[in-house]
Amino acid sequence: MERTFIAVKPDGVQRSITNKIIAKFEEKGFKLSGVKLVNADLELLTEHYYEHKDKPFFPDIIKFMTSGPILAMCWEGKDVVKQGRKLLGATNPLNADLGTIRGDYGIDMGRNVCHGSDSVESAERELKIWFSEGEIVSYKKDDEAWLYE
Ligand code: DGI
Repeated sequence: MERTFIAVKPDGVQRSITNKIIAKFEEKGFKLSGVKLVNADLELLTEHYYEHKDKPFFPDIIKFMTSGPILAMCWEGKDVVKQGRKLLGATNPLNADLGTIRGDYGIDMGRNVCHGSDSVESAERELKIWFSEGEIVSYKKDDEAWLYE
């Protein structure tokens, strides 16, 4: 099954809405296979956001993402990367549809509540950055016969 990396950023943790993000993925039918709170450091975040390293807003991302713990998660399921991005909504909450996480809970681009991998390759890369092997758990859930044809 496909896996993706989903994170509730420090704003989402501080605003006590981690449960809302978890609920969206659970209710959709995806399986949680890894979860932990992380105080991310500069090294981890520079690796995670390497494609933005030279952008003017990079220092702001680092300041924000080191301002408090992040809820790091691995979710599994069919097409979970694409479906996960749909659950999150557009990067800028202004453009995110209502009903999505960013559309419902975000206002500013720099406080957009959550992160989700944008491709299967990114997901594999990001999961390796945030989790060590034993932290992602394989198990069977009994609802799978009701979710997949
Ligand atoms: O994958 P996404 O999080 O949807 O978007 P991304 O990888 O393009 O950007 C990563 C994060 O960086 C995004 O969630 C918010 C921030 N960001 C992206 N573009 C800008 C930005 N922040 C500011 N202030 N200005 C930007 O143009």
